[in-house]
Amino acid sequence: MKTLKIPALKTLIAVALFAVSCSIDKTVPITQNSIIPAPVSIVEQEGSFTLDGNTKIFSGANASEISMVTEYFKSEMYTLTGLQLGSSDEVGANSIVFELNSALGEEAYTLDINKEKVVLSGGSPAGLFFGVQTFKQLVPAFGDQKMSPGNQYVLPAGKIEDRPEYAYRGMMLDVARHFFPVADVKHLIDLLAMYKINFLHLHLSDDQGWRIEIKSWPLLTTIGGSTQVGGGPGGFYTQEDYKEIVKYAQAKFITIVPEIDMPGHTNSALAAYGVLNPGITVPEEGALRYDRSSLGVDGEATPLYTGTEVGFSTLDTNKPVTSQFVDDVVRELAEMTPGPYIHIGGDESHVTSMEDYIPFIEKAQDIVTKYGKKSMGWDEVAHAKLLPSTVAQYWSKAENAVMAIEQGSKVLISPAVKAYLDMKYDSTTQIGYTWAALIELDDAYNWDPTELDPQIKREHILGVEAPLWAETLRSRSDMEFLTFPRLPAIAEIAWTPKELRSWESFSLRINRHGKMWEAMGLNFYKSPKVNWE
Ligand code: TNX
Repeated sequence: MKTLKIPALKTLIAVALFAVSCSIDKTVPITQNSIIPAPVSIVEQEGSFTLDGNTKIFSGANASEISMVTEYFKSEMYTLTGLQLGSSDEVGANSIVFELNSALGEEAYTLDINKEKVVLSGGSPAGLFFGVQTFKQLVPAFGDQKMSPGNQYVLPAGKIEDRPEYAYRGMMLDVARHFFPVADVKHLIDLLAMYKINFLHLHLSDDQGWRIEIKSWPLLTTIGGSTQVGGGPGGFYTQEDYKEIVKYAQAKFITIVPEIDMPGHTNSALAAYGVLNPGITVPEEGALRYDRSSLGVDGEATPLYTGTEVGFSTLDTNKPVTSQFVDDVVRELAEMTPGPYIHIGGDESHVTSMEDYIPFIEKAQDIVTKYGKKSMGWDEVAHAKLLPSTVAQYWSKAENAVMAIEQGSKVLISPAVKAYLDMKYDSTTQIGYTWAALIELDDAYNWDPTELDPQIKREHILGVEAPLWAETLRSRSDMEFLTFPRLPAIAEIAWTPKELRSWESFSLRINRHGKMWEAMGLNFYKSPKVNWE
């Protein structure tokens, strides 16, 4: 055995002492926290609050209305700290008070931490839920599970006042190109909740797969859902599965936005029901795209498609049976979707003529209205006459977004060059695409929805959404890798007012989240733009 030299021993002692002093007091002032998205206002106060086994939850008059949040809080605290917090029917020393305050905006909250107690006030249960996310990130165990062996967690005193800049803070997951089982979607929902994301848009159909059971058109899933990009079994959600996702998301204050992409991106439906097909063959990979001279046979089912071309399929927009199809699909979707939106797609319908495209979109929009929902569509839908309640999702062309605004619609901001999570981080990234841009973490962070086009102003913008297309994703781990750490960057753009955001601060704060993700076993991209400890 080697003997330690004196200098080495000294270093060892120094390191040990440092480690001890860290575990005694690692409380950083609340103003130097790592909260993402950054809150609107933080004021430091004297002292600290100690969370321990005796801390009690008090929820007074609103107890039953907010029990969903207090129960969630308890279970999150247990996972994070091992503490099993009880409830109390009076406020004592060492209490965490949950209360509703109607003077606050619906999604707003305040968090007041002082020596005796913590008071979390929310404008609604959703506001309280977002406050819980902030609280969690202030607990020293966040990102540092082994830090407090005595099960005492010292939180810095201070007052946070917070509310979102945008009402819609979203992510989209493409489950059509590669199917993701219910468990993966739930896992994603857990992660989104941490960053105060409140909408999850599911891209449920595309050329390669139809992923949602429609009882009146059963072959959509049995045939249309039977494969995916690269072949393989594909898959689909039964209506029960879908309702389970919706319910799971609701418990985390996330609204599901289901998308059926139409009239293009529909090969999986055409493969199931030839009657919907005006007659267009699937092109060879790399063949000349959008060539109507290669039309297949009217009314005949197309072969299933497992490639990655886009823009070659369309529903036959002129047949009454197609209207019936859209009506049935939207009706069944609306029945199991409590949220306000049904997304009708409308992108890249390159083989649908404009004469066919425009009335089709208008019709689909009317059907969505008939079933009590509002439409969303990719920015191309602005060529049609939009209802003011329809939301246009800006992904490609600012001029389309402006056309929608001129019709009185709101826009959802998802520019491919900034917000697409399926773009590679740099040229060495193993999965993802490059067609829009390479998007490093700082690129994903350093932009603002109001600075994309002079005609797209704050009042026109409903919110921000980060889409994750899945042509190149084969697993949950791939999904995680492209989503983290860029999703938190987009979440901060959507939540935190522009003047309070800075890359310098974000790049420091994200480090602690990286530690948390490591502890959770998440596969995230260690961007060289961040000094990960
Ligand atoms: C464009 S974005 C598409 C998708 C692809 C994506 C790949 C949009 C509305 N359409 O069909 O999956 O690019 O990045």
